[in-house]
Amino acid sequence: MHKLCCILAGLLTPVCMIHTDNYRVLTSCPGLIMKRQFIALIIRDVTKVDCGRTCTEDDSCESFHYDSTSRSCHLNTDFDNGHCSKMEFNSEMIYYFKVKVCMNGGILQSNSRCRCVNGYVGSKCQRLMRDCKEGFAAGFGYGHGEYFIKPASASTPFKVFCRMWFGGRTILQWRKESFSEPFNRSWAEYRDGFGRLGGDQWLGLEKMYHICKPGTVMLGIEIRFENTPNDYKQQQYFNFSLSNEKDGYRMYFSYSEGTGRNAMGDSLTPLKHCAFSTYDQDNDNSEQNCAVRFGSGFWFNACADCNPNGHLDRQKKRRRTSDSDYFWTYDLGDRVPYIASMWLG
Ligand SMILES: [Ca+2]
Repeated sequence: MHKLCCILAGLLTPVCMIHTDNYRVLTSCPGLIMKRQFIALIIRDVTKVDCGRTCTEDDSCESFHYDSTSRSCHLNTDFDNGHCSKMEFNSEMIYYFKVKVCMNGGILQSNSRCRCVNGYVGSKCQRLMRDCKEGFAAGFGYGHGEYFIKPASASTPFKVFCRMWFGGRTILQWRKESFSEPFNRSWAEYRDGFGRLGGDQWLGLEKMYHICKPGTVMLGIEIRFENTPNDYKQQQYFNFSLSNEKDGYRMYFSYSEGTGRNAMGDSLTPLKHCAFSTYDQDNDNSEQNCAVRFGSGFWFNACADCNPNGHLDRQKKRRRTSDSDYFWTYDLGDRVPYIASMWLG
């Protein structure tokens, strides 16, 4: 039996035996209960054990009061852990607050909330974040780095590189170490991902498919001509999603938007609804093999006005010389970038 159950021996022991949550009496605020505005539900004629069990089973219940004379139970939406500031006098009822058990290495803070670590989220750190955006929103101060995530539809967690700024970004593609990673790859490699997390990489279409499944994900693309902070171009594609592998990971999105005066231009709209192609799997709408012609894997129609997975060679004069170079016709013309990336946010 958990040691906290001993503190409440005879009162809530059966709850402790059934659930992982426990309750404590707040000795620093004697004779006080939560103010009226925090009471969500009043249940009459129940036992203390049933009152505690009901609070345990309801994730929004933070504490409860019990009056053993009238057998009434108040379930509260908030709790007070010792300041007594949210409380008022009541001589009939006794106040109990939930002692949360933080899971997966989470740390119970003095405000009785869990501070999660290692990419876990939720009131008890009970699950992994679904993408980097959710980890950023959880507000634990997660920094840039590798994290395990688990999108709702994915059967197992997988590792991604998160850029924890601007709302949290799950890196899909990174081209920053010249020559280090060839991007003319097979279907299996584009499906499963290649490269090194945090370096030149392609996350993989299957992982992307799961991350994008909610339909509310934004695909961002950015290039730099020089490695300086303000010299960048950026474009965003909203409500981005993919169909499954059997359907060729067709690309869908609702609309495109550039980032103010740094707008990159839209070269993807002509490829909307197109399937992904690689040199060994021709799903394009051309008589030729676009992936072979472009020397990359991408969503091709007949073929495309861009080639973000094309050859990126910084030693050249940075002007496009062939279809297999990195290019983005609208609106970079034939300028070849220095660094490029794509992410899901
Ligand atoms: Ca073809």
